[in-house]
Amino acid sequence: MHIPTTPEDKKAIHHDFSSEIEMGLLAQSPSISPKFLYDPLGSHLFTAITLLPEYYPTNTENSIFIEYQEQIATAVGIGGTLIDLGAGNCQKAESFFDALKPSSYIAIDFSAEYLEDALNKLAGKYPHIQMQCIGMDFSRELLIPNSITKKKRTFFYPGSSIGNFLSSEALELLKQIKNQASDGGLLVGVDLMKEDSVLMAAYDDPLKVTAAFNLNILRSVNSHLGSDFRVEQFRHKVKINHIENRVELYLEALEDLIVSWPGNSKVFKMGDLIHTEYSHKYTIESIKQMLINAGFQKTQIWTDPKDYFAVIYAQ
Ligand code: AVJ
Repeated sequence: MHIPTTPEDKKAIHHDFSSEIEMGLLAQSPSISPKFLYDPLGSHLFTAITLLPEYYPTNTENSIFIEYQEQIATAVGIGGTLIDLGAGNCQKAESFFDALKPSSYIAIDFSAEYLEDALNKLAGKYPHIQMQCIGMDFSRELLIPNSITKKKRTFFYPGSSIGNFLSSEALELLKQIKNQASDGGLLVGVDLMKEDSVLMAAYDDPLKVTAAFNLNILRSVNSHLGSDFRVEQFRHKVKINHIENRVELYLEALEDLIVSWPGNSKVFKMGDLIHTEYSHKYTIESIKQMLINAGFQKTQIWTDPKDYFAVIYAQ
């Protein structure tokens, strides 16, 4: 039960992305949208990151989900439609199937290829749950098809993926979720601000898995844009911005170089940076306020003993 993409759709998407990437590269401060991190290899590398002991968000969120599974299930209610935003390998949603007993599961991800494989495996395991996958870039606009019932929709947005967005963008997405959740709600995982050493270890890990994940965006860009980025000419760089409360990922040019693609090119000097990702860190108060600003009236919050991470159900 997949929403088919025609060759025309694919071409349109492809074209759209190359102009978006080109604009980012040619800007005063060059950047590449983090969504291009999640090509098939990038999605696997991200899964590898979540297995690193230094990458606390996944472990901590899991421990909260396990510890408070019953309370969370009581808050959310059973038998509705679970809408997974950025489903990836669908593992987190699957761990809720027993407790939430959804009648249908809608998996949404930018990386539709990776998602389809994951969902096909899952559909075999849970034949009583209706499943559908949608390849969608909801960083632009979240539009749940009308064919999906409006009753008891639970949006599931774990992993602090919301941290990728600037607060204005995050607020916009939360408003769209609130509008489309009707009588349902949002179960969201949010990373909390903490000491630099913990953040640095998580985003610049000694096995260099995060470095590989970040550098792989250049190959992803090469395939979208037809550019000739060479991975070995860049290195992974992490900064912590205490004013904006976020971890910032960059690629730094290791030498003077020129990157070309059909119709244009860009010169990089040694030390020049390409911004690739923000990972915003919230406080309980700041995320609560944002949810209220988005129109949610009620929040229930669960955290771990170190207050590293928060799981919130908002209605
Ligand atoms: C998927 C956006 C939540 O910000 O922690 C992990 C992505 N980047 N390591 C994060 C990421 C580098 C991750 N999110």
